[in-house]
Amino acid sequence: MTKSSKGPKPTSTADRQPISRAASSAKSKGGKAATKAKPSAKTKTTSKVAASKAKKATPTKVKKVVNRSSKVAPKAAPKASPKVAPAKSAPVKAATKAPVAKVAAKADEKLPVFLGLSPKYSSAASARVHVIPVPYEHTTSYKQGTALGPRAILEASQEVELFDDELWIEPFKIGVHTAEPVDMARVQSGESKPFQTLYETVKPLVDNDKFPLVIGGEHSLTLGAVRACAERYKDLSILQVDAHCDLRPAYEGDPYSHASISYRLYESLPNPLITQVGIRNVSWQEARWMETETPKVNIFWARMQDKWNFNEIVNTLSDNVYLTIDVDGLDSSIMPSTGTPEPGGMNWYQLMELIKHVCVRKNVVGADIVELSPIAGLHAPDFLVAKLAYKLIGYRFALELGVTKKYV
Ligand SMILES: [Mn+2]
Repeated sequence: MTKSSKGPKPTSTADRQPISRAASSAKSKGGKAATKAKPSAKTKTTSKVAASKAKKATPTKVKKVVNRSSKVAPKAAPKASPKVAPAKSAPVKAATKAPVAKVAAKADEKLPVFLGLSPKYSSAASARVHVIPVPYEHTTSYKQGTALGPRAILEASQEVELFDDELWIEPFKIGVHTAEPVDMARVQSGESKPFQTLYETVKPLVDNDKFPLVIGGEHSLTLGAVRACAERYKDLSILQVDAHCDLRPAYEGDPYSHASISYRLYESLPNPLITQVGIRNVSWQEARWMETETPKVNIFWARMQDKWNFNEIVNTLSDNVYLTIDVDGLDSSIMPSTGTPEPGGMNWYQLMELIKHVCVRKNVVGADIVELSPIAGLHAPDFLVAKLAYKLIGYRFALELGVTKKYV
């Protein structure tokens, strides 16, 4: 995304909504985080679409000011810049504000469209991929903030380069729709239809060969999406990237805790089969359960990562796979923005290889990326997840977009 994103971007720009475009150019120059950079300059410049955009990214905008007139005093427009050429106008320090605070302030504002795609590529009817924001957070046990994950991911996605330098295609052309966020009350113990709202959102997509990509939110929400996928695919297996086994029957008395998600998933599958990658945290109760029950759970320990064979990992799965990525599976050096970070995790390219292999050799029917908990002032992890989501889409639809298997 560095310079390349702003510079050339011939067709790309046209495929993105004007707003995001402005935003990206502004940022690129300022080098700031996505959201902040858009303040005054652009807002004014934009015209009709202004309404929508204004909401998404510009808390300081004139409009916003109206809402929270008190606090967000009209910060002076960086500069009385031109019209639709915000690209040049350096967004000054506007971008320097604390991301988190900003995110929180915008909690009631409409979320940006993933990648800032234009309607041509993001309409619900034609898009193969549906990105589903789920700001669910009710059982986080350590650092909180994962409810802010979806917004941070969508905002950072405005900066992701649309051309994939590995696949040599523009994956977004498969069509990527950004759904309305799914808000759910805390799932209570004994619930017969846990995460039902998410289930009802995912169900019709899976039944119509759309690809649901859920962005969380805490890990427990995976159950809602998997329930829907497992109804159509009876052999459904789970590929889980995570630092934690999450195989506790319950955690702190809560069966729907993020720390029990894998146990719940295992329970819910017609033919239980889970393969976990990146694990480096397991309790003795979980270890004992695995030793005594010998469940169909394959663990690829993080400490053995230098010896992993990705074909071997993928071979443990059934034909139809649901991919769940807890970002703490990545090493905490590149992914510090998560509730329960663990050292010794996966690096970026290992994760790319894993996703690539499973997407080429299996039918990945749905996926989620969870547990991003944005840190104020640190936008790299947010961008990592946004790019991860786009790479996942690229790998998943590479063959349909004309890429040959030889790239693997
Ligand atoms: Mn985890």
